[in-house]
Amino acid sequence: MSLLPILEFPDPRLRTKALPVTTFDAALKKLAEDMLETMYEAPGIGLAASQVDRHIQLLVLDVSEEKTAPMIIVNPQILAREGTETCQEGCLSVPGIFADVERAERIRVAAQDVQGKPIEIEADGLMAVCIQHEMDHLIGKLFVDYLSPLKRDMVRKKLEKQRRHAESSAAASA
Ligand code: K1U
Ligand code: ZN
Repeated sequence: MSLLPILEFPDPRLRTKALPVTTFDAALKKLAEDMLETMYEAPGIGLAASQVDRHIQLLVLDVSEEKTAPMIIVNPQILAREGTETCQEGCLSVPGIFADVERAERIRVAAQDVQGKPIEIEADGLMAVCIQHEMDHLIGKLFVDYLSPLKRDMVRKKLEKQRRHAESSAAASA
């Protein structure tokens, strides 16, 4: 298995719309396994293929406490939404930034597993939030898009500053 580099906001590749998966082969299984390893290592509770510069409708998640419930979801479509809830979200593509986002409280999703078998998922709580966040990635949308343009610009500047700091610390210790 391999760790994959994660694209960071404001990288324009994060805005690419993912295409449906049509081939369910060993390469798809390997990508999903590499994404799970990358997500666990980050650490995170979800990861969309768009975040690792693969623009196909594939996402992985594990919202269990013990990290023992990996899920691979292909070609997800929301069939039904119920209620609303506001939850603080983070994103591995927007490191160190957290913000409240309002989403549906419960969702029913039609998708396929990594072998192409149709599946249906009923989700609430953190799993519902995470699936909606990852599905947004597949349409090129980030959680910071729910913020005002002013706040989004502050996030962009904060990340640029963090990156400059990281680069100068790396240069100083080289
Ligand atoms: O899509 C991503 O970048 C992953 C993201 C998923 C997510 C988090 C919170 C709400 C909605 C969606 C993350 O995993 S950010 C990291 C994180 O939330 C976390 C990290 C370690 C332990 C627990 C949570
Ligand atoms: Zn994210």
